[in-house]
Amino acid sequence: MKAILTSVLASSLLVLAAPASAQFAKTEDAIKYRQSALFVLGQHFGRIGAMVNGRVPFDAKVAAENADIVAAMAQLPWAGFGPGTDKGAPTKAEPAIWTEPAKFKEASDKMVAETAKLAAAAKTGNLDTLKTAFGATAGSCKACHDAFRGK
Ligand code: ASC
Repeated sequence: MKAILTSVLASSLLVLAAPASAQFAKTEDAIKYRQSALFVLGQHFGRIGAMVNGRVPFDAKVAAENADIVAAMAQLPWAGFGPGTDKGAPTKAEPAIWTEPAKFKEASDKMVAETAKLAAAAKTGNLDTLKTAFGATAGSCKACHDAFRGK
């Protein structure tokens, strides 16, 4: 009984840990997964952007909540860029992602690091601190898009 429980527990933990080393049934799923994570990230980043750019009033709590989601989402897309996922569904991903993996990893690591700083900046409740971190994060999005995303 104990062995069964242990094995059930172990498999549930594997399922819970899945996003970190996501395995996909189909290439199309990997592409959809990375696009979805980046889409959700963009929606929440945009909500912070609206405050930073003065389009909506600054609300520190809302900014912090959105920044935490951005930082969490930032972890996810990379598992969806595995070998052979350069095609199989409509994608703007450039071949350089797979031919220059070290550069792609550097660019994605940079974005992940900037989003962590963004989340920390948002928690200070200071709009100027948030603005600086937002700019740095947006720069890391753009650098990766310029190098690795097609039209
Ligand atoms: C955004 C968004 C991006 C980045 C990028 C930054 O708000 O959707 O992809 O910022 O445009 O330059």
